[in-house]
Amino acid sequence: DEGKYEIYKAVLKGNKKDIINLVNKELDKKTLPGDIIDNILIPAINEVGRLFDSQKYFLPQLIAGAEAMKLAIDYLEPMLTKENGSAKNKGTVIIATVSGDIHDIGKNLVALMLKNYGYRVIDLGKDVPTESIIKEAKKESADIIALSALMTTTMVEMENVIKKAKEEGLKAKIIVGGAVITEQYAREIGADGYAPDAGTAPELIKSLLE
Ligand code: B1M
Repeated sequence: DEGKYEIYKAVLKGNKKDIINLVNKELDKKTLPGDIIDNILIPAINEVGRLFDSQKYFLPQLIAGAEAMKLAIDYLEPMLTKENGSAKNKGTVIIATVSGDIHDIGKNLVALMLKNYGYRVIDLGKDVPTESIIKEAKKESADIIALSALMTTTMVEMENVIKKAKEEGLKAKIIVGGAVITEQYAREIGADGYAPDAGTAPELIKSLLE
């Protein structure tokens, strides 16, 4: 489909100028905002990552692709909230990208999804020091701490958060996710759960809070 491919290409080319226009055209065709994210924007940024990985793309192209994607997601975000309506508070979630890691597109999607499902979400942002995560979780009596990491060099920080939380006797369940994380890694570091994507995070939390 030509319109969808145009959006895909806009992320690949880091075309910030046209992407909102193209997204609007797709919305006019009644494509759901969530489907634009899941079926076009995420596959596109994954392709950017693949090109970067194989050194066909370099940092400027990686940044431009991410910026174009972010523009589109920020634009679609208010529409996503409407799709699911508002629900009552089901629990408090502290979410953060761990220390040393500035990737936040995936974490933001998870936060958005959880808000839509009626969780009270406190988003601490990216590159968040372990101490801040623990401090906020205590202060807000968090039920869940959700951690994101996108790099093999930063995922180890998740283990530190889990250790610290245990030391401090926090009651919060800790869940992890991000491109480099696997179910097995989550188990190894003693996390309470792992979600492969934003779509499955609400279910995971629901099962942990039951
Ligand atoms: Co960078 N980056 N990046 N990057 N980047 C990766 C992660 C990389 C895999 C690219 C590659 O080489 N193929 C690679 C890491 C290699 C590794 O460690 N294995 C990498 C690198 C090396 C770097 C730099 C070091 C590059 C440099 O400077 N030389 C640098 C790091 C800086 C730092 O953090 N200190 C860097 C910088 C950047 C940008 C700033 C340009 C940009 C980020 C912009 C931003 O986030 N605001 C960027 C991007 C865009 C990527 C790729 C291409 C795409 C990431 C993304 O947003 N994906 C990425 C390649 C890739 O992952 N394929 C790459 C889309 C997003 C929706 O998916 O985040 O996986 P994701 O989230 C999913 C799930 O994982 C899950 O749900 C989400 C939605 O379904 N999920 C969770 C995520 N968090 C969750 C938390 C949960 C549950 C589920 O809670 C429990």
